[in-house]
Amino acid sequence: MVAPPSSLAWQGSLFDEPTGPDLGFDRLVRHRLDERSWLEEVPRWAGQHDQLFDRLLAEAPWRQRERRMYERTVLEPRMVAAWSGDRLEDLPAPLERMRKAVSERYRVEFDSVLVNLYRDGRDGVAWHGDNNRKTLHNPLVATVSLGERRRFLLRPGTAGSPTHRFRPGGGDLLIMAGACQHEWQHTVPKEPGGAGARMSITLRHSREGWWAGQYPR
Ligand SMILES: O=C(O)CCC(=O)C(=O)O
Repeated sequence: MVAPPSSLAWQGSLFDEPTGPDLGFDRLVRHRLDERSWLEEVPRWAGQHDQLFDRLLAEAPWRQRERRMYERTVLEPRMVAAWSGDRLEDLPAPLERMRKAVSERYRVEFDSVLVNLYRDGRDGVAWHGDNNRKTLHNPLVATVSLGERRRFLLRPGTAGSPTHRFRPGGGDLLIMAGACQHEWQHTVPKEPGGAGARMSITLRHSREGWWAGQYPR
């Protein structure tokens, strides 16, 4: 385990305060990407997101992962903390409530939780589709954003410019759905001009959803 900096700067906003019941779906908006893929957004889904940011920063089991790039080993430009399998028992209570809420709504058990920490604008994640696309048909990926708003971009296929742009933060929930992981890619680009710290709480499932074998509406 590696400790991240004990405090990180990010600029919150009065408008980020939650206005409705915590973890509800009344404000859900669906963004259609194409006939097979879509993204659902619930603005200000998680309340007390700033306290949660501080708590996770202090207490989560942060790791600095490495990856092979050609002949070199490089550090991933972000830190991560993950809970799955037996370790789910140790999931902090606010994350467990999120896991239950999305599992109930989407009728599939979200059984792994990975939090990304983007310390500043030098951290990001490159264009990719999530690995669970290799083992699951149309996996859902839920993401709750805390801290600084950063760009979250989507593009069809594996090349070209983004066609859909979001800037989640303030406890917003995004759910990538349908064929999104198979046929689209997403990224949180680095921001060389500088950016405050951001966390994304990502929730995934490892078993097929009830919609396996068909495209849900
Ligand atoms: O931070 C985000 O919003 C995206 C994270 C992501 O793409 C991933 O964990 O695979």
